[in-house]
Amino acid sequence: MPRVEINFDGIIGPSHNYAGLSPGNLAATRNRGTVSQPRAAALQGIAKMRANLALGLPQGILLPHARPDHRWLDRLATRYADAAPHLQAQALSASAMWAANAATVSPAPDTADGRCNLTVANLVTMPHRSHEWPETLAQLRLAFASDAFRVHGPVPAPFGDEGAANHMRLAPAHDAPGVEIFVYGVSGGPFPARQHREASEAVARRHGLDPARTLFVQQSEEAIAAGAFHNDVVAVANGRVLFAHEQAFAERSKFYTDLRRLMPEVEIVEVPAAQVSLADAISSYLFNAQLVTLPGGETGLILPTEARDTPAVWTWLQGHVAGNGPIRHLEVVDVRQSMANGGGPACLRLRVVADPADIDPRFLVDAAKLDRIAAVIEAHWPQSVALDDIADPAFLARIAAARTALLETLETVELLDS
Ligand code: SUG
Repeated sequence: MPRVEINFDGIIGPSHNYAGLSPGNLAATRNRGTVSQPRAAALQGIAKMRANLALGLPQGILLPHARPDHRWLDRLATRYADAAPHLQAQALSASAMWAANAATVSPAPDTADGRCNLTVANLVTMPHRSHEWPETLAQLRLAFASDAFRVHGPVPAPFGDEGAANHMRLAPAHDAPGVEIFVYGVSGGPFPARQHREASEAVARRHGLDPARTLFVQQSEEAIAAGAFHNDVVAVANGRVLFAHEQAFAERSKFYTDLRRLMPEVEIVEVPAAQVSLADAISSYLFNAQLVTLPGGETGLILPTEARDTPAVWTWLQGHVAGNGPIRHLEVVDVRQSMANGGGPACLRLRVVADPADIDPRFLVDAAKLDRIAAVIEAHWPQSVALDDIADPAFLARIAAARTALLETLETVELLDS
């Protein structure tokens, strides 16, 4: 079978909660301390995957991590019961659900070794995410064990790497050589720039990318300061289409000139600030959409409901579709539970271009497997979690049992101790 793009969605874990752990992520900060609904959250994620399958798109999964992360706490010389509340919340976070931050992926046509190269993201900037990578790496090594892939460990600290959320690829077809674009931050006003240029350059070198077809582009300071803590909050690319907000990049004219030189057929769809403000773009997650090539060849955009509910955004989208723009189909999905932590449809997925036959089938799903996963979620995921619950031993036992039930159902029990 030819190589195709597969979206691997992170299944939303049973410890999903709102602890306000990410400064610069306005939704997560605003919702700190509100009661979360892990079961509804995970079922929303499953419904999004069902919608993708119904569009004819192949779908994969990544699995929730063991939480709390006792190994991380061991390295901090404490135990969960004794740890300070902020360390408890950091150890418990279900943040691995945002698979766009799992790794950076360079498809085989772009790499020197002719394999699909993946580098697990170190996520060092946020403490609660800095301990994700060992388990993510274990999953990537299992899912992508064949010779068609090369899976790399993390870039060393202190260079922050947040994976595919700060990486875009444009190519005439998924299986053709492309142009890879790494977006880094230098400063973000009051907020941290999470993706460092040094890390992006290291990933590009490891993946053996052709320097002549690789761009390093600075994210604008105003975008980070307005709440775009990752580039994928203000820009997304697929095929020949770059879809971005006018204020996404520090030097947009230079970037667009470079891109047009490398790929004359590129279609740049820029949304002007005069029509959609940065604030509306960020609160609606217009750009944190999945820009996909549908089986018939048309470009589709899988958007969160918040985009439909934001008048300026919906007006712009309707105008684009009614006109002659490259985006022809809009699909709206409800991922509100994840959105309340700053994670939209595109955050929840990692794109990999591969022949499905080269992937461990346990990480690929069809509708019947999604039904089995949904049944486990219905039976085991807590209905709600308040911040007070996170010290409760009964809650901890419940989320551990929930994850075990899922791994047993998916026959991935070797990950239980990863
Ligand atoms: O890293 N939120 C995540 C959201 C990640 C979104 N991913 C992409 N844009 N690709 C983050 O800020 C909040 C967790 C909390 O506060 O409980 C959180 O980690």
